Amino acid sequence: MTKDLKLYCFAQSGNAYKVALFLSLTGTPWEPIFVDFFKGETKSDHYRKINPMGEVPVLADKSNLITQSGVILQYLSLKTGMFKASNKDLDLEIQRWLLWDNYKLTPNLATGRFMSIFLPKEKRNEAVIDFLFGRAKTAMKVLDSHLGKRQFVVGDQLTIADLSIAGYLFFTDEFKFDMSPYPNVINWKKNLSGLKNWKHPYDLMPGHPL
Ligand SMILES: N[C@@H](CCC(=O)N[C@@H](CS)C(=O)NCC(=O)O)C(=O)O
Repeated sequence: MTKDLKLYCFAQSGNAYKVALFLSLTGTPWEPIFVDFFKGETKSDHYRKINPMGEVPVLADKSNLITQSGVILQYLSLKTGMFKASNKDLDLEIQRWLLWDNYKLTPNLATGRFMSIFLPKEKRNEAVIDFLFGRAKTAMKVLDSHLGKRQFVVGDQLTIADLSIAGYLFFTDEFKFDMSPYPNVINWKKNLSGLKNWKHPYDLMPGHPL
């Protein structure tokens, strides 16, 4: 049976994982559509018709195509009523953390990871990698301090802010990002991974070589 919700994604994409995790945790029926990022599919003419920004994830809700993980998460939380804020102030707080994640955490972790494990060795630039991980470490300190006083990023229950911020943190073992200075983040991650229907990105989305 085909499902109304389809997610353009690939296993190594933390941005797509943010959305796939929402769908899994909420038990929402969905189908992955594999995008071959490593063969350049996001740059192809056919994919630019799906997303002119040339990025994964894209959520297709029937013929409606939604892009940007933060927007997709908000769309899904409105559609399902799950993992959303319980009042307007908390909604603004969610927006605040989504914007923070999309500028301070995810781009630095994701690009640092890409440069350090996916780029061919001869193209890697150690100074740039150090710069990106340096910025990610500063962001991680902010997150760790925030989570020292609370169980979830916003309010007292799981919201899409947690899912967005967690996107790349389940890959940290593979790119050797030392998590030990962030014990509150480790604890929060452990709680997330204990949730019913939690799955690792490689078990949720297609395309991982292993
Ligand atoms: N801000 C975007 C970032 C999306 C993004 O960077 N996606 C990567 C994969 S994780 C991508 O598709 N990159 C394609 C490219 O740069 O050519 C979001 O949150 O959806």
